[in-house]
Amino acid sequence: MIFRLCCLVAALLLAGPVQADERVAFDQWLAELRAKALTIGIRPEILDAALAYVRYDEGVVQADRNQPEFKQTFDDYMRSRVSDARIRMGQEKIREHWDDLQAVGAAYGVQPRFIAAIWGIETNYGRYTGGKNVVQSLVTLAYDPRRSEYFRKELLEALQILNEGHISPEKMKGSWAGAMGQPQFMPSSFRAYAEDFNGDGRRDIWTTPVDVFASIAKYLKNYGWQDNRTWGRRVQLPADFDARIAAQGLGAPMDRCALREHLGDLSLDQWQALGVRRSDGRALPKVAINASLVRPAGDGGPAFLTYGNFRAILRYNCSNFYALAVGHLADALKFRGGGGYSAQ
Ligand SMILES: [Ca+2]
Repeated sequence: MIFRLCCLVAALLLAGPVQADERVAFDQWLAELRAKALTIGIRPEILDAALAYVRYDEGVVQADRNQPEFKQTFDDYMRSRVSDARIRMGQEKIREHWDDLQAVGAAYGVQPRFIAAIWGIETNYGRYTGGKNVVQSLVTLAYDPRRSEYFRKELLEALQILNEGHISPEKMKGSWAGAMGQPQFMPSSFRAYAEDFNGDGRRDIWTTPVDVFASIAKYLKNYGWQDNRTWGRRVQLPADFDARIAAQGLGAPMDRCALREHLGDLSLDQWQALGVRRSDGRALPKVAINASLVRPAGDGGPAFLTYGNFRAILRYNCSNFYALAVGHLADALKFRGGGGYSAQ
């Protein structure tokens, strides 16, 4: 008992000064950040409003540290992301917003079903945008040493967005990592791609659907979207496919994130010659485009030929699972009555 009391007293003595030092260090850091923000033209009243009540948010750091190692299987991922409920809701949302989606689609050259699919996968059509104060999350991640340089840049971009008056600090909500609003843009993506399509002077990706649609479309278009093409398709491979691929010496098309898991960058004619067919066994389309092959569940699992638009989706989130979910949801939204993802 005496030992435990001693420990308790020692812990109390230690905790006080350490926490106080931490607070001083954080306050100094914040003061320095504020000085930097002033030098790039952010108005003092914006900084007063945005930074007055920010604190170091331990929950954000925990979330950053504890990103799941466990990876869902491809089938589980697709079933959860491209569920019947999400398809039904997407069809309703497309009906509800058809005029806006069509106007944006025509202006940017992106089919409305792909805009809706990204909207649906990112935030369930704007329903789950994350309730975190973006400035507080970014302040925390910029102060935390793990990726401080990246998040400090994003924080300064976020302050610029506030300075331009697109949103007020208390309404600037997003994920714990600072991804904002219905399309989940990081502040740097907002600055580059967010659009004010309804012309009210604010690029509002939080509450104005047509601005959300235009922002997603501009992002995809910037990365080479072509609206006379789709994302790719599921294919059948011949039994001796891997031997044929080895003989060709085909490797990954690019050394960039998810493309490292793709094979080849060949024309559809060349894939046809390698024995690849549509999933129903018919010949591949006679279209002069290149495609790379991805098998997200590994050898023996489902195979997909993916086109240039797939790479634009990967720019949004560099994960083959993600891009395949967007592609399948877009297909389901096009072919009304099409069900959710099926492993068959
Ligand atoms: Ca607007």
